[in-house]
Amino acid sequence: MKKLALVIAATMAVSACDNRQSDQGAVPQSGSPSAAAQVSYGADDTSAGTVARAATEGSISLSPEGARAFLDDAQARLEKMAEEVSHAGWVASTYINLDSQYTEALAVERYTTLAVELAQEAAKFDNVELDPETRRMLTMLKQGLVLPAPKDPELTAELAQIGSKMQGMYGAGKYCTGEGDKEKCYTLTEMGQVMAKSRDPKLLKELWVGWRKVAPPMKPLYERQVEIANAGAQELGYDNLSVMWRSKYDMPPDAFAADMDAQWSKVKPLYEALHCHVRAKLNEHYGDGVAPAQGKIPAHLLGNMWAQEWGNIYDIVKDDDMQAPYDLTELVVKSGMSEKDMVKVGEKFFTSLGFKPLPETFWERSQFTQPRDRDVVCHASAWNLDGKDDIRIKMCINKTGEDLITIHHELGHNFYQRIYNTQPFLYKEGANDGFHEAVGDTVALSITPKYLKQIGLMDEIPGEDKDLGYLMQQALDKIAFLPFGLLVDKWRWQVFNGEVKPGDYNKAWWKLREDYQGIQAPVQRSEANFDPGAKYHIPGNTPYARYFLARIQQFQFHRALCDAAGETGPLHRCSIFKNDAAGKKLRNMLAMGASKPWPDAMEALTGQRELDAAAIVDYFQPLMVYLQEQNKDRQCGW
Ligand code: X8Z
Ligand code: ZN
Repeated sequence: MKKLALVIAATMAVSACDNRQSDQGAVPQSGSPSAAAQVSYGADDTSAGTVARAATEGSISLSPEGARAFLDDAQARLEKMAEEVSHAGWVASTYINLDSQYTEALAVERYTTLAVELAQEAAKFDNVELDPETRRMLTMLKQGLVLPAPKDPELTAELAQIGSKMQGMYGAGKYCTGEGDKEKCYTLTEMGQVMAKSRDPKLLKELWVGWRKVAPPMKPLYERQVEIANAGAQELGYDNLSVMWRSKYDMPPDAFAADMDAQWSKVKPLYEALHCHVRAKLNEHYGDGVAPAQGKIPAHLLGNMWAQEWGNIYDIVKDDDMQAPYDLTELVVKSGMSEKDMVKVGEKFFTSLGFKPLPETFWERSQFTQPRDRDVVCHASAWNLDGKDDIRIKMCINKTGEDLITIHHELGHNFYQRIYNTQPFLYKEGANDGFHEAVGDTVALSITPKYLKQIGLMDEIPGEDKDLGYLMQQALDKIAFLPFGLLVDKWRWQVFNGEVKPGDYNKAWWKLREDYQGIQAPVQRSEANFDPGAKYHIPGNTPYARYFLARIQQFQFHRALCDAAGETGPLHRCSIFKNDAAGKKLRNMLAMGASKPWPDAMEALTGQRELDAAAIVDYFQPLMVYLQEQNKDRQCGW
């Protein structure tokens, strides 16, 4: 999520990784915009430059000056309301209860009302000749909302309430087993830890099925959310919400979908090779009865609740002679550092690149660990609540290598938010949402053995003979993720455009999971299940294509920054820690926010104007050679 708090980010997402919609606060009791802020456009706007009805003293006209005045006013109003939504959203995420949800929904309702109204006003400038900058801002204003509502106050309120309710259901969700005194409940965080470590297929299956019980009650809410938001998108001139979501990438929406597919086709051979090898290793470990040697891999065996990243089963996948160069979890635990210390490690990386240290308020206001006394949304997110320096992360940190990486991911959002905080409101965003997701991951690619030695977590840098192990570990997270990153929004796009009806939600989900990932549910599924709802970003309404983009982009960024740092060795050994030249390049690009089309930002950092999967493919080339050799007598595919 992104923005003030992610909500604002997407023009109106408040936080990164959490698309709670902003609200609007500056609305007087009557519910109409304050006089000073009011803009209206008369019906007599037939001639160029026609002056609309005066809003207070000044009048706003359908002219270039009128557009700029309108934008100034719109941004001021949105920014103020976004701040209110952010605070309400923070409370709703860190104290899940009826009242926090009520307050948040009200804030979101107000923000959505304002944003929709302004988007419709912005459309009135469609036929006015404008400079590119003004046009860009108006377009962004029209595309800002992640979930637009139609201009009906009841529907706007209903949409906001559904959003808060589903987030709360997910955040408070638990799997309980046993009865009466014997009942024991597990949080998602606890289940995630077991899924990562346990090799007991029966237990893994139980948790896999158990967690998914959280979702069926969400299904009617989700259906209704889609219905209302689609109507909202249509009122804004889009065919449906799918088109609106895909319109935010400085290119036509269908071209964006086609580019995603094109990138996927470039990395697919790598995924297929990894899948083939992992399937064989799982078969060796569990045997035919649990993990068949052919076909799709049972989804509960991959070390992750959603089978989206597989790094936790490295011990099963590695060869005997392929020792990991290190176990990051072990290093974290051995060092004795606290959860907050882990965040300090992340901060230190960014400050070594010339970023300002995090403000004191970050340390006071962030949520680092899971509170014992209440339900919270544990899914990690990064927030900027005031559009300035009130940045925070919200996590339930465990002392694991995985969470150390996630901390870097979240801090990437925060440092991005902070460095573009002098941009106008509409530009306080990533160049596109993939950029926002890629920053922290890019930095985390520099968590190499050389770096870990520099910060005293490791004594010796392992020899090159350990590189394959390191690459395998990385691939189990980075490459395994790609089809999942692609399919989540493929599913949503089909749902939004009506290709997939509610009666087929789960079937369509599993078709994509099977086709793209080559995995299958460990037990029979039906439409009584709503498995997409068991993944945070569906009830949380966070677009997901961004993570696919980010996986591709972060390797482009890493390659460019390593070049800038003058590193000449293999990319997987490069770390930009403490490198001024790389830091400057990164900071300059991030400071642009969304002020320019994303290819400009990409060019500023990498010299390229397109997404280029060659960087990730090159990074893993030595592993690909190894996988091909391992797979040579195997029948791959599913
Ligand atoms: O949601 C996230 C971040 C917050 S933006 C923790 N990620 C995706 C996920 O967990 O599904 C990062 C990787 C993909
Ligand atoms: Zn993120």
